[in-house]
Formats: sequence, C-alpha cells, structure tokens
Amino acid sequence: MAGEYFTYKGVLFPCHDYTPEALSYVENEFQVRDDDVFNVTYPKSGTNWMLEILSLIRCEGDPGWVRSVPNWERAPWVEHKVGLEAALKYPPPRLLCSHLPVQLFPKSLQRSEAKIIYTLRCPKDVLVSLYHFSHILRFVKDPGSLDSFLEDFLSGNVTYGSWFDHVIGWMGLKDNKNFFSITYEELQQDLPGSVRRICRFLGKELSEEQVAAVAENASFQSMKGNKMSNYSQLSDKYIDHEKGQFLRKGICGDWRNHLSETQSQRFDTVYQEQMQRLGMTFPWD
Ligand code: PPS
Repeated sequence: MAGEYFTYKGVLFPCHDYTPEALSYVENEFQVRDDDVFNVTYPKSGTNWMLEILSLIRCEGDPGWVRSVPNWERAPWVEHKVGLEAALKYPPPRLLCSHLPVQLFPKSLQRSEAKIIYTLRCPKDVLVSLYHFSHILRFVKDPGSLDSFLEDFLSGNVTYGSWFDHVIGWMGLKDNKNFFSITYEELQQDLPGSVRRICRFLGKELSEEQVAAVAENASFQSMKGNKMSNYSQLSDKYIDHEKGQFLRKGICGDWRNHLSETQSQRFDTVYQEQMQRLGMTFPWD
C-alpha cells in the first residue's frame, strides 16, 4: 500500500493511514464538543510545535505531561484511522489535531463553541520541509526532483491538497471569535509573546514564570531532546530514522538554501495569482 493514494472530494490522501470511510465519518458524524481545542494546520507548518505549546499551556508550563506521553496521544489527529479511535476515547476537554482543509472538517464545528488555533508558515518553507519529510516517510510516494515536487505542491497534487486552498479556506473564519491564527514566523520571533496571545484566546491565565516555562520546554532544542515529541519512538514501519529526523532544522527561510531563482520566481507567480483571493498579507510577503 506504500505510495498509493486516493482522492476524497478532490483532495489527495495516502491509503496507508486514511480511508474514505473514516474521512466521511469525521466530516459528517464526528461530534465536536464545546470544550474541544483544535490545533489545525496545513502539513509542515508547525503542527507539532503548537501541539507542544498547547500541551504545556494546559499543564501551566509543567513539562511532566510532554515528557511522559507521546505527542500523538496528547492530541490525536482526528482524520487518521488510529487518531480517530483515540479522539473518540479522549476524556474531555480534548486537545485534537487536524490537517484537514476547512471543507472536510467536521460539520458539527458550526454548532459548537470549540476553539480552533490555525498555524500558518511561509509556504516556500512548507514546501522544503515537506520535500525532506517525503524522503523519510515510508508510506508516501518518492517526491522526485525538487522541480517536479514544486509543481505538485503548486497544483495541490500532494497530501491534503493545495496550500492555497487550505489557507484561504481556513482564513475565511478569521472574524469568528473561536478562531485564532498565528504564524510559525511569529512563534520564532517572540515565543513568550505568542504564548501569552494563545493563553488570552484560550482564556487561560498563566504567570510570567509559567509562560517562560512553556516557551523553554517548547523550544526546538527541548523538543529535539524529548523522545515523546521528536518522533524517535515512532515505529520504523512509518519513518526511516536512518534517512533524517522529524525535527530537521526548525528555522525560517530555509527555502533560500534549496530553491533556485527560477523556482522561487515560479512560486511567486502562482502565489500572487492565488493569494489575490484572500487579500491579506503575511510576515513572508
Ligand atoms: S507535520 O508532519 O505536518 O505534522 O509537521 P509539522 O509539525 O507541522 O512541521 C514540522 C516542521 O516544524 C519544525 N518544528 C519546529 N520549529 C521550531 N521550533 C520548534 N520547537 C519546532 N518543532 C517542530 C520541524 O523542524 C519541521 O520544520 P523543518 O523546516 O523541516 O525543520
């Protein structure tokens, strides 16, 4: 099954971890609770970083939970076959993750007070991170050359579909009081300040010491050294640990080390065409 895909409502998914039945269940039957907190992202945008921040906020900066329970159990991915089972058994209040585009997200969200935290990242860095990750993940097809992967990415011929559709779709909720968006770049620039903003959105009061403890324990170095957060525990069936690490570089602007001038210009042309639909600017613009 490695490298095989199906499309669900026009969006690509690998057969290994997803089924059309589970996606349909999540979209139409999964019951979102008012006290759910969802960590939503397009892949490689800082999902696991935000997961760590939210886990630590929940524990007021105490690292006990993040050092004893794997991240995928702390906040399961609802659309995964395995994650869905865990989400259904999760005692409330639930912390959940999803990469789903808004149109495939559980419809019951509309009738709930659940909170959504949407993290975005410079799409050129997303592309580069995804390209590297595709080499170490066993159940996805070989990404081929960076040139061909760039075209797949720009046309949405990648798992979870188009970055542009994902961002434009989710940012359509930006005026909703239960929706909060933040960029990977803002997290990099001011992690304690970002933690304070997230706490305000969640209605969680943390002392300055607790905010500092969240930031320290969610740093790249802390996460890299924590086997509950660095995916070193994930079975070799999923990741080829010899080929690379999940926590690869953790920086902004790594695309400059990988994309040629021509590739970067090609990206910019499509970006400008597509993002006109949104009419917002981001730190990477
Ligand atoms: S996934 O597979 O879609 O869930 O990946 P995701 O977690 O969204 O993104 C992985 C990238 O995020 C980087 N990362 C971090 N950067 C800075 N600080 C911290 N604490 C951190 N944690 C994860 C990770 O290294 C991946 O980016 P790249 O550019 O590949 O290093």
